[in-house]
Amino acid sequence: MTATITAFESSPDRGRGLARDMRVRWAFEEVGQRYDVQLLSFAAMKQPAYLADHPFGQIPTYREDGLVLFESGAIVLHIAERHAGLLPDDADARARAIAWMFAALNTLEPPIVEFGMAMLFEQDKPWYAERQQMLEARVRARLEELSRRLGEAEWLDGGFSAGDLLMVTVLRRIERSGLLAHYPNLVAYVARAEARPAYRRAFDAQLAVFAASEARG
Ligand code: GTB
Repeated sequence: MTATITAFESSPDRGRGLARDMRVRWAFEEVGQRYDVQLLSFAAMKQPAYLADHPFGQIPTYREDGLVLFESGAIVLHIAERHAGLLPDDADARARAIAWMFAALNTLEPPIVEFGMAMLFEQDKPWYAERQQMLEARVRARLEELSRRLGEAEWLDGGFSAGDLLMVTVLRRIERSGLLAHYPNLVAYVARAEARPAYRRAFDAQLAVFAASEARG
C-alpha cells in the first residue's frame, strides 16, 4: 500500500522546502517509492482526529497500512530501513549514518531553530540583540565543528546517506542568514545535495502545493 504523509496546505515558508515534510518527501524520492500527501490547514492539525495520529498536532505524519508515525526523523529512518538507498549495508557504516541522523536533529537543529525563532518572534524585545548574539555564537560553533569534520569530503561518512539528507535539511534553514557563507565547504555540501534529482523532485512537489494554494487565493 502507498504511504500517505501529511503536509501544510499552505506552507508558511512559501514553498522554499523548509517545512519538515520536505525531508520525508526527499527520502521517498531517494529510495524510489511513491507516496501520497494529505494537505492540512493549521486548524485541522489541532482537531482530535489528527491529534490521535500526532500528539503535538504537527506535520508530517506517515501512515501505511496499520502503522502511523510522527517525527520526521523517525519517519525518514523508517523509510531508510525499509528500502535500499539511504543507509549502507555494512552494519558499522549503517550505525554511523544513523549517528549522523541524530547529530543533525539533536546537535545541529536545536541551536539553528532557536536562532531562527528569535529572529522571527523576539526582535521587538529589549534583550533581543544580546540574546541573538549568544544564539548566533552557538550556531557558529556547531557549523565550525561540522565544517572541520566534513573537510573536502563529498558526504559526511562515505556515500550519501539519510544522515546527509537530514543534515542538509537542517542547514538549509540558515541559508538566508548569511551564517553558512562563512563555511564554503558547507555551502558546497548543501548545493551538492540540492542538485540531486531526488531532492529536485521533492522540492518541486512541495512548491507545486504552495503555488496551487496561492492560485486558489
Ligand atoms: N520534531 C518534529 C518533526 O521533526 O517532525 C517537528 C515538527 C514540526 O515542527 N512541524 C511544524 C508544524 O507542524 C512544521 S515544520 N508546526 C505547526 C505547529 O506546531 O502548530 C517547521 C517549520 C515551519 C515553518 C517554516 N518556515 O516557514 O520556514 C520552517 C519550518
